[in-house]
Amino acid sequence: MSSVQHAKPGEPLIVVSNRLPYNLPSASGSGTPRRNVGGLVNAVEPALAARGGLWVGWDGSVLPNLAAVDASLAGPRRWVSPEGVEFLGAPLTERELARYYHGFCNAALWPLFHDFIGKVRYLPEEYALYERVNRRMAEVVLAQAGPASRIWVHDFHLMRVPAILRELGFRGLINFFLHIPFPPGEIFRTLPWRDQLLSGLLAADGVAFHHERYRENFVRTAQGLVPLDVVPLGKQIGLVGSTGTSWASVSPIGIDVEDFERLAGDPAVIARSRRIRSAHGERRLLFAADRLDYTKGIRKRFHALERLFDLRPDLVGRADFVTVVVPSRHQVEEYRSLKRDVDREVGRINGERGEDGWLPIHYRYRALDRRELVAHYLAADVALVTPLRDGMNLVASEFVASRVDGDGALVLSEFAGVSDRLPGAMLVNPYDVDGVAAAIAHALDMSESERRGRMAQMRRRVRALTAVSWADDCLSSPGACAEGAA
Ligand code: ADQ
Repeated sequence: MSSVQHAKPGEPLIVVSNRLPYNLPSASGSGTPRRNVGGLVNAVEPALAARGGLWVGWDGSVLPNLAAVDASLAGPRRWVSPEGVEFLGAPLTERELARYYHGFCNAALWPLFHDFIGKVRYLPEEYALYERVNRRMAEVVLAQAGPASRIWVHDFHLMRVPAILRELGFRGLINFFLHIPFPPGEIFRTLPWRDQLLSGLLAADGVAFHHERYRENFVRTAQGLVPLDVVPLGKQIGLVGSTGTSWASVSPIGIDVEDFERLAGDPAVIARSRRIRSAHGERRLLFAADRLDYTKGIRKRFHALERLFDLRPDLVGRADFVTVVVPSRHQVEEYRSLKRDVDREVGRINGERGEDGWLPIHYRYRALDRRELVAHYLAADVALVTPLRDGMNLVASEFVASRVDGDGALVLSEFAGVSDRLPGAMLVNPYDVDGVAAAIAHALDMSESERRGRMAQMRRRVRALTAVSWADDCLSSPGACAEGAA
């Protein structure tokens, strides 16, 4: 792919992820960038804005064939955000979008890494396109890199990129961060291309995870499949193989706490949160926000709500559940079918349980902008974050960061990576519908002093870990280790 422009050689930090945080305007420059919703973009963008650097990724454009992709890469789309982050866009072909992104990424790796082995689909053609897109991204990055550059690769879409960068001759530092869980070895080993993905990751100097459990799974899996020595050093674990050492570390992600606190103190946002509250009258307010995904436990949560009204008839007509679901991956049949199920369940529960002037579930199927999201966080009595499995989960931390008033309760799944960071939350097993119902009831019944005590505990933890400190931690790791080892 010799046609890639060498516009900024020597850029010190280059981030690469499947998706840019914005769908960039067309090559002719018309239109404005449209922001994408998701955990990765919400955390990486403030970190990069603080450090400076270039972000390479798919810009949302889909072209008919490879010739069109090559032509587009001759003058790749660049854009600088108001926060000063520079973006460089790469396109996908229609086939790649279908088979690499919706196929291998979303229908094989996503369920596999979240332990939903029954949903996994392995197709060789989809893996071939995964390899091809990883190579393109590596080439686009390399064209921007100088010898002093550090390349920070993000997430399961691009696990081959570190190895391809090495193959193409890049000798600088490569960091990799996995935003989702790393599954137990016996699950990962079902993947026909397990060796390729492992060697992809082991080519990075640093491989970081949200949680100790994910790192443990990774280290054990690598040990079982590749000849290597495992060398713990400080907080890191060195995996020493024939081609070098890769340092595995744990760096839980943080959020842009300042921004959530600032919005939560903004008079217009506070006024909006009061309007939300008054729209629900005297009723207690339960709130959830998720991407539409079977890992997020949306349907199980509805069942817990039904159970709550069975166990506590006094809450019938006295509690409203507002659930805001962002459309996601609607090209994948699994997700379209989930959407139909969610719609049906909301209709059924409201039909069966509603009474004069009251419906238990207020369902919105759209993205909220951040001001609106914070207004809802502020208005809620209880936030329900009950994924069946989640690498970390940012919604829980965002809710806590927004509660500058020190009030509000959080019901949180023990299967979210963030669960052991939030000791003041009511931890639940999301599969235990009765247990979740009981936790919601407890959260609603809690005295103000207990609520405030728990929230204060959580706020201390959330404020101690920001998006910027997370990036500093990730990027200091392999270098620090190399020095320590020397
Ligand atoms: P996601 O699976 O996208 O992230 P999560 O961490 O919860 O999950 O982030 C979702 C983001 O979307 C949050 O920042 C939230 O504010 C936003 N969001 C959710 N519902 C919304 C709505 N209705 N309107 C607008 N915005 C909404 C992946 C992993 C996670 C990991 C992150 C970061 O799956 O486990 O925490 O990456 O590493």
